[in-house]
Amino acid sequence: MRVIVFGGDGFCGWPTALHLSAQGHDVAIVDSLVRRQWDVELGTQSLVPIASLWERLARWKAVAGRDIRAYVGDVCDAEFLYGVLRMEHPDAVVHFAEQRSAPYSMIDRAHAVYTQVQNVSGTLNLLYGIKEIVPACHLVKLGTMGEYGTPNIDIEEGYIEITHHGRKDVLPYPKQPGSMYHLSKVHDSHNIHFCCRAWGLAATDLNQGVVYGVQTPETLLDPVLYNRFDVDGVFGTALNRFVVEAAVGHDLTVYGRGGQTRGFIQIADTVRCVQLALEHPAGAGEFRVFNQFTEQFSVEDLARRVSAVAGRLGLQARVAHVENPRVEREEHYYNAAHTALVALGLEPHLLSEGLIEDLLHLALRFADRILPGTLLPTVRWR
Ligand code: NAD
Ligand code: USQ
Repeated sequence: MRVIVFGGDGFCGWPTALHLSAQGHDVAIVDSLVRRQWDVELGTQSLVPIASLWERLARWKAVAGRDIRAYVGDVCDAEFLYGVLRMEHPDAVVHFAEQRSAPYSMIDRAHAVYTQVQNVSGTLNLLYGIKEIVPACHLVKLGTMGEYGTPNIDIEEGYIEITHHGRKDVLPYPKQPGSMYHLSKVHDSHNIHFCCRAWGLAATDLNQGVVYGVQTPETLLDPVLYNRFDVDGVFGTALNRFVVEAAVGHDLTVYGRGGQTRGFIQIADTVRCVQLALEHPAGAGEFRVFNQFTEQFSVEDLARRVSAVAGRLGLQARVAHVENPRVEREEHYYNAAHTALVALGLEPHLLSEGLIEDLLHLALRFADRILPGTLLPTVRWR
């Protein structure tokens, strides 16, 4: 299958591009490299040093004997995007290319506007490009579990059957996103759903939970292929941050009471989920929604697990409750369905002590790259 991975230089996109290539798909990457620029803006860096996109691709060719083509440009630049679609004529596209940090989107007005304008207009360009150039192309779009928020009822996969005043319908599941970033994903979902209904496009929205872990079998083949590892208070995410904090003797930063519960998934499962969605495409006019996570945890529970494994390695890792910079429920009901990808063949890799230990060793190896002052959260929701 000819696949374009938009955002293929990023944390999820790079290992996905390698995995799809290793599985025999003909892969091209599109990326503006803006994620590397945000590190410059924030004074942060990936804990694991990462090679340039061109070095990565040359090494993949040397190691795996397979070509991945790359185009550097912004999906918000319609002329560039249309040119790539005409050149590549993909059977499917995977769209990761968005500003994905909730804290970044909450820095101030400018960052909120930037996040929503970039994310929504990039996806709109892609939808129009597919309609006009490759109407049979399957769009696999990365959404987020955070679109649903934390309702006091079970969360379904995209849709819910509702009976109202004696009448019944299956409708999109209600959305209560918790940041300007998460809101941008809801806007995307509505736009994609409309284009499937109006134009007959085929799309899969992968509502992914928080991703943890760093490497996959392909990125581990050579240090030049290593994946990025975000640990700072803006782009770092819960479990990965706790591991790094434990490795360097920093208190584990549980925000508030720590009962915030989310769906989590290993990066090695992310790439398999995308493969499954691609190899079992949505039909024309269909807007499919899969909840892409394998287990749910509270942040307190995760911090305690990391602390316990770190303790066995002789590391001091105290679970601290720091003031919550966000506006979110800290104790709540959470039970989200996640059966669609398993039905397609996903065999989940669950969180293990061994994986936490591997991550701790990786963090220890690069601990001297942690920039002072970047671990604590700095962005407040109000
Ligand atoms: P990332 O920032 O590491 O990667 C995104 C990549 O897209 C970067 O390489 C960036 O340069 C590129 N990009 C961003 N905007 C672009 C644009 N307008 N044009 C071209 N390229 C652009 O993020 P990630 O963690 O890999 O996340 C990828 C996707 O998965 C995002 O859409 C995110 O919302 C979703 N997601 C991520 C997680 C997670 O825990 N990381 C969880 C759920 C969903
Ligand atoms: N949290 C802590 N301590 C930390 C970091 C986070 O307690 O040091 C808490 C947050 O308050 C929140 C939860 O952990 O309750 C998750 O936060 P996060 O930073 O790990 O993840 P989030 O901001 O939700 O965003 C990440 C990705 C985003 C993706 C989302 C999936 O950055 O792209 O969409 O996970 S989900 O959470 O399911 O919406």
